[in-house]
Amino acid sequence: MVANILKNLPDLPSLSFTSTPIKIAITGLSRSGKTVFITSLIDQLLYQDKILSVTASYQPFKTTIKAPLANAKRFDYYTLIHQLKQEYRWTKDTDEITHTILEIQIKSRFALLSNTKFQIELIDYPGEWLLDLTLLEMSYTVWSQKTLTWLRSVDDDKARAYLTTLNSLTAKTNTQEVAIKVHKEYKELLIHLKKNNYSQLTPGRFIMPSDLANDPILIFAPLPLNAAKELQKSFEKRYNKYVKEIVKDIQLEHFKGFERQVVLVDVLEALQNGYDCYSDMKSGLKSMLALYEHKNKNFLSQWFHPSIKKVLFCATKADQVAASQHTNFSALLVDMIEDLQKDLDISHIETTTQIVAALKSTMTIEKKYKGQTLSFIRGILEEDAEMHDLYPGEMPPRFPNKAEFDTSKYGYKNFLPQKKPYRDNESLEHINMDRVIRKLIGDLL
Ligand SMILES: Nc1nc2c(ncn2[C@@H]2O[C@H](COP(=O)(O)OP(=O)(O)OP(=O)(O)O)[C@@H](O)[C@H]2O)c(=O)[nH]1
Ligand SMILES: [Mg+2]
Repeated sequence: MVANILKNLPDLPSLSFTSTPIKIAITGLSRSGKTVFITSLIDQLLYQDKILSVTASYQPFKTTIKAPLANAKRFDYYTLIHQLKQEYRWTKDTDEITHTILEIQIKSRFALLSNTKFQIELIDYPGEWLLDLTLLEMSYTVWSQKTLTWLRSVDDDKARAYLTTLNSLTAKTNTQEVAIKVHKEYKELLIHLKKNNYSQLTPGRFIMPSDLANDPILIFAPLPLNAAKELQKSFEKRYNKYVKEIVKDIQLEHFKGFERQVVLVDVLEALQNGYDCYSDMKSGLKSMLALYEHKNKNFLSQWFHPSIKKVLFCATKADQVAASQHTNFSALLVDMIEDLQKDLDISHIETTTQIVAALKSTMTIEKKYKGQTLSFIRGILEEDAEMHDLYPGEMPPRFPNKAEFDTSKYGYKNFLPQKKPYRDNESLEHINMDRVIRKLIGDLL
């Protein structure tokens, strides 16, 4: 009898209770939407349980927020969700690493079986610091060479000015004053390039120093091989210290043992800021993903390899385009990821893609324009805090090549969260967060 009942049971989650949370890293370049995404993910899991269990045929489950592990700083869900749901404003740039643990209890439909539960741990991280992980594999000389080669290819006056400063350094230059001047100029250049939507900016702490503001460990910058020897030596010493003490001992420690990863990509930004930004964003993502390459047999990949099983690529801010464009939007994400996969040897990792809006801030409306019916989006624009109807244009299904890249065709705007009065226990308005849950932890539910 019992055997029969067990035979007819639906697939049960492979996990019963485990005290070790499954680590999920939410990564992505700066401003790609990580903090809003995590806040929404927690909110959906807390309040969408009934809807998800009906629409996705999960067994009913209940989510509880737990304290993070010892020494980890707590992801401040309650403050962040209050900002989004009650104050209708976005969260600020992240300047520290925070964790949250969610316990998900699956209620058994059968009295004979006890409930099962598992825990997931989500990690939020300042986007700027992510690329620092690539420094672990580079000596100061290699980093300097790579950075300067890249800067020479960037069409920007400040980048050219920095290269001129380096050329003016004489072999004897080595005063603390010069070191500070060169460091400051490089730091300001990174901040300037970030404002101009470039992604490959290292070291991350130059842009987002957090507790290291004014710390002498940061006084370095890339130098050409023929620069003053003493200056080189002192910069190299600080670079090595930074890589060991900040990147390896602090930043990398948080990523140890994660099993699943979400990579958030701001595809719309890549499309509207032109070919250079698009290829720069791809290089930034490539550096992040190179850690998993099969052929990459360094200590870093050994650190990640045994544990990483799934990577979910999400194109964020899907509400910035009309719903009618979502098919092309998804195709664009796939286009970008396939391009990355071609260059990277990461076929051993299960990868999936999804377009998503962690917080849906617009609605799509149909409007007549010169006799045609077009899909507009309606929302409160960030730039003037007024409601507008905008026509964001047609999205291409593939990224144009360099010659065809015409940024004037695309003008995606930032919107503020809608002034929606949320009921108690009502989760954030979103697009496809339920699909994200299915792809990320559906096998456990
Ligand atoms: N329309 C829309 N905008 C979003 C959404 N998610 C994020 N944004 C926008 O993107 C900005 C950055 O989002 P964050 O979540 O702070 O990005 P982040 O990746 O955590 O950024 P850093 O902490 O600086 O690395 C927000 O201030 C919003 O303007 C979304 O779902 N819809
Ligand atoms: Mg953030």
